[in-house]
Amino acid sequence: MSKTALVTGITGQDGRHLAELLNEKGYKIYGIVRGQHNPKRRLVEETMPYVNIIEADLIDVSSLTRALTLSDPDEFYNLAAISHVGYSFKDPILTAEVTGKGVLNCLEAIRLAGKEKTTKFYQASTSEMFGGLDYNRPDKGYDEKAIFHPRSPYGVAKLYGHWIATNYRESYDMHISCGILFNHEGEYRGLEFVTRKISNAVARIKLGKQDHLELGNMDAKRDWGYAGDYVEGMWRMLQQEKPDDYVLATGETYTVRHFVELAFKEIGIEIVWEGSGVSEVGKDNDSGKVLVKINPDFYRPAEVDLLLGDPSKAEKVLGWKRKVDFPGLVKKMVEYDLGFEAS
Ligand code: NAP
Ligand code: G4F
Repeated sequence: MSKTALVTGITGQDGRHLAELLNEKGYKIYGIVRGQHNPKRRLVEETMPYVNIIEADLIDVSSLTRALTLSDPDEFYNLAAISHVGYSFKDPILTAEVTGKGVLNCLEAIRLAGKEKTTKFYQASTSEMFGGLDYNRPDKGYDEKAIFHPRSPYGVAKLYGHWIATNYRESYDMHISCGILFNHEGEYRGLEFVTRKISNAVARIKLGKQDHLELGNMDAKRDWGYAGDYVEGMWRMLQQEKPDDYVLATGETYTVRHFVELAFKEIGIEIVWEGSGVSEVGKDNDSGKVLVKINPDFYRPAEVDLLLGDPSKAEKVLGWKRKVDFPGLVKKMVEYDLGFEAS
């Protein structure tokens, strides 16, 4: 018999990849869409017609309880969050409500609907919980036992979500797994995140629709994978007999600057850097035209300088491994945006 899944965050990047995966696997899928006039509802209707939409909000436990009663899911994937780190500094209280307390609302809704023994729960935890301070950085990368030291309201809220999920697993014997996922990107990535901002700008510059690209800290390093690979890991976590926490990462880390260089290379431009700090610019080596500038508005009050993950446990226990490498990811995103911007 086919399984049923309830997915929060269905309108986001991971929600779309996960819905595609679960649909291929024959699941009946319910997706939560919030608000009375959410333009992304149409995106779900058009791109994922197999998803049954339920109106609910992570900050409203009664709506979540109703969603659980309506869908009666075998698996509940909580992907919803205010997920932009920079934005979380601007709206820290709502971030705490949605990204942090929203997890508790999901878990209480499962208990209120009487489904704590029948519904498996996935919590979207994050590498942002580690923070990246020097003393807390194993050479091989962060694993499931590394120390947490979040550096943003988002990271702090996610840490609450992680620990309340752990607490419910230990207190009520619920099947709850937390995926501690490092950055994962792709064609469905929001334009506010740095990789998609770059791939989209490169495509627009190529098509003559944009003059240059403005960025903040280009020296930050991230462990970047492809989102399509990562949702497979989420699903595998909920197929285990016992719940547990797993890091999903590539085990490689690159600077934002390197992402910029590879992305421009995809359209035949070699970027050369001149100057330093806020005066640094990236020029087209052939024409000398300035294509990249620094805008301090994109700096954050506190930065995570380096993220590098160790996915050994997921590889061993789940048999999970990323398929798309870093150059492959950049290529995929620029190619997608060239088509997206041309149409
Ligand atoms: P995303 O594209 O920003 O999607 C976030 C989703 O949350 C959207 O569907 C959004 O709905 C929904 N949402 C926001 N507030 C809500 C509320 N009050 N009630 C119900 N839904 C709400 O994020 P993503 O990249 O897919 O990431 C999925 C999850 O994984 C997030 O929890 C994120 O924090 C976490 N994560 C992501 C990464 C990564 O690199 N992508 C890494 C680690 C962890 P609207 O469309 O209506 O705004
Ligand atoms: O793309 P970002 O905004 O992603 P960030 O902050 O790493 O967070 C993402 O990954 C987390 C997992 O580690 C998720 F939990 C979270 O939900 C989200 O998906 O920024 C990446 C880096 C940062 O160091 C930022 O300061 O890029 C730097 N950056 C430089 N210029 C910029 C920009 N980031 C953005 N968004 N926009 C810029 O113009």
